[in-house]
Amino acid sequence: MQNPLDISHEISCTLNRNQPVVALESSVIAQGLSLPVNVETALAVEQSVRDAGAVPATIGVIDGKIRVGLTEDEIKSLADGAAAKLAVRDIPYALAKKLNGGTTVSATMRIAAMAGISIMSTGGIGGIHRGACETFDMSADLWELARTPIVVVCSGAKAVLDISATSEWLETHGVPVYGYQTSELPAFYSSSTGISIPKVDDASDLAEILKLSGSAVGARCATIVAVHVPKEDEVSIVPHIEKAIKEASEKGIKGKELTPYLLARVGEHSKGESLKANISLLKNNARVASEIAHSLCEDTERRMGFTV
Ligand code: PSU
Ligand code: MN
Repeated sequence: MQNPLDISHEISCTLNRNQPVVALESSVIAQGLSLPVNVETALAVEQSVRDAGAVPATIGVIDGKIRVGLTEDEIKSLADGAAAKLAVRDIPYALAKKLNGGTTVSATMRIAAMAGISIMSTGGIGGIHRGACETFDMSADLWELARTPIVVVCSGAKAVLDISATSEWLETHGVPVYGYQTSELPAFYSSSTGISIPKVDDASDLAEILKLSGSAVGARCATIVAVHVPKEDEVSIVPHIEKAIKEASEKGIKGKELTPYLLARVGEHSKGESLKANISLLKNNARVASEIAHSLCEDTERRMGFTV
């Protein structure tokens, strides 16, 4: 069978030389942010990875092809609001119908692992939505985190979610969550949730733990590394989140539309404050992921991912 992944030349060469590559999601371009901020942010996040000495691999589906390492034009082609939102289950349909689509965390993890990339960076993972006892709205990101061995750097679960339930789900399914220079799970736009997590001091500390998770317990799931938003950009927007959730429920918005709707409404209600925090944490997480990617490359014994 033909390799389903179209990996850029730069990324293949970098992987072959065991040099650091950081995978990046593209649903944040296609659904999470809007023009022109989505394109500017995607390029700035790639630059953060390069500034930290790693190669960015933004992943997406273009004309029915899975691309690992989107070009600037391809990033732009996902940015006009027309591209599909692709979780893992949506990819075969998008390929068959030759669609353009932004990959969520779940799809990005799966594709990155297939390409042999050990780490990805995002803003926030999906999780258990508030009221999930009745709606059953739980992100497909969670199940992917429980079965795909890759490091996911994020600022926790998005604040619009039920963070405590999300954290419980991850514990139940054995997905480790470490705090990068923090012992508290961050809440996306802010650093405090009151939920304690084990703290790692730096990238090499984490690399050592990852090596042991393979050798000592044979872990086959993802590892979450939670990084809080830079202090100067932290915002507290609880009332805006509650208002957005109420609006979504009144309008009957659900399924894959819910997360983008909530993020957009929180942005409008907070008059851009949440957007500033979102952009800042995306860039910062990409920088931290690059540092970790360096440490993982130094540790040649530990190689994550699986091959096709
Ligand atoms: N973080 C952001 N903006 C986003 C997302 C995360 O700052 O748009 C996306 C991610 O791609 C994540 C997805 O995987 O939202 C989760 O959507 P859902 O809750 O429908 O699974
Ligand atoms: Mn959902």
